[in-house]
Amino acid sequence: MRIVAEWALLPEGWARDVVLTTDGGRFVAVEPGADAAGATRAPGPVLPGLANLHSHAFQRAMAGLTEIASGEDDFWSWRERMYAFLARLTPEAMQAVARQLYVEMLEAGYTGVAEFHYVHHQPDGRPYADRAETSRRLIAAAAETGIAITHLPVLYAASDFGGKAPNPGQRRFLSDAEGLLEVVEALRLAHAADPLVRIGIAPHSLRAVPPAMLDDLLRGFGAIDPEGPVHIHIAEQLREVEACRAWSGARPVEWLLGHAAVDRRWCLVHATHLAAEERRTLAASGAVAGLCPSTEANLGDGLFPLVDYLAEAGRFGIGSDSHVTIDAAEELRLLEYGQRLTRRRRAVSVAEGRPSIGTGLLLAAAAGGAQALGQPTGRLAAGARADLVILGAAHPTLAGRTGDTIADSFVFAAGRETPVREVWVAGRRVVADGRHPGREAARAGFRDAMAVLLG
Ligand code: NGQ
Ligand code: ZN
Repeated sequence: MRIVAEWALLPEGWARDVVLTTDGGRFVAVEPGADAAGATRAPGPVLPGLANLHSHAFQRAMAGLTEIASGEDDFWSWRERMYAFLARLTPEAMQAVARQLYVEMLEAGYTGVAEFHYVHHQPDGRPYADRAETSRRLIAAAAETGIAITHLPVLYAASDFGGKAPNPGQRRFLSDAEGLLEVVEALRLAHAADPLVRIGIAPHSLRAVPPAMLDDLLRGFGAIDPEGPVHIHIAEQLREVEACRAWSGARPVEWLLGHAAVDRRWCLVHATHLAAEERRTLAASGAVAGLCPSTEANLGDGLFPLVDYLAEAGRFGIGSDSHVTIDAAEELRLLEYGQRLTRRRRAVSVAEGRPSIGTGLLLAAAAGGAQALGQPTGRLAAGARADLVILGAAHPTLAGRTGDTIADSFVFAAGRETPVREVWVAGRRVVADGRHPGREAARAGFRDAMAVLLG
């Protein structure tokens, strides 16, 4: 395939008249000003594919169902409702919900997803005959829609610091390191030949995984895949920070950085509450901060110190987590707006030294997301997978826009109707004219699943 774009967002910034040539699902050349003979003209500006680095797919089915006040609502009361929602969740429903979710992600310009998956067992806690049953459902949903997936089976063993016994709402999640690694091995074997599937691991949180078990998991996974992705929820709520200090004397990120070799394989999800020293050490570690602005706002988590972290060259990517929003532009806008509202200034989240907030955040999130997924994507460059997003030049928000103002208009001003027109994964077009061809079937399956889930 050969595409020529009037504007394309390359790793070094916007370039004109770019010819993108792919072969076998990869870019073999990305050349500004090259001879465009025989190339297909893109209908608008081209962006690198974005990764959605944090997803709990089933939570798409409960978006909007937890907004009724009961007096003392917080993250923890939301979590109780989420646990209750799991009672009727079958493997079939998980797949139907994920299929709808992944179609929505693709139509929004996400070309890959990291699925942080912890609902392993039956509602009463007994394992399915195939212990990887629910994982397979989510990977199947990704294959049906064409999105790339990094699947992260989650280790969950305790209800709080100090190895506190799990509570009944957590019984579908529980395993030990050995059992989880067996699932990892089975999935790796099943998908070894599929370049759109990668298997990583996720210790759920320091609350849910005691230190010795964390060591076992990391050692075991290091032997299987020394470069494999490791994701963990951390420091999302102040109560967790306080409980960690009471348990260990250290804050969660401080504890993790002191006890595990946190490097570029790692994604620290949320990492909302950071002391200055933790922030600097995290930035220097090469790990990715997994920021989920719409969910963090929805759950009342707090604000990640993005401006200072970016000044320290910290890496980040974005995730839609509980899926109250499935829109990369909105996630990036929320990131910057949170910082503006607290600082009472404008244009503050300067990423990669780029004065255009839209360009800087898009490039940084694409690169950080690809790193967190452990997949060769996130940049329009020779050698990278041919994952790309084409915006519609005819969208009113993009009229007359060039270079940086394309990115800024997309992130800050696109509004209700997305300008995303085409989405390509591994050189294959999966969204055309703003639509995924499986949209109607996915919606019908989702409605049927909702009828079961809501009884
Ligand atoms: C989750 N979600 O695993 O779905 C978590 C809540 C917890 C977010 N943190 C459960 N947004 O952290 O214990
Ligand atoms: Zn999460």
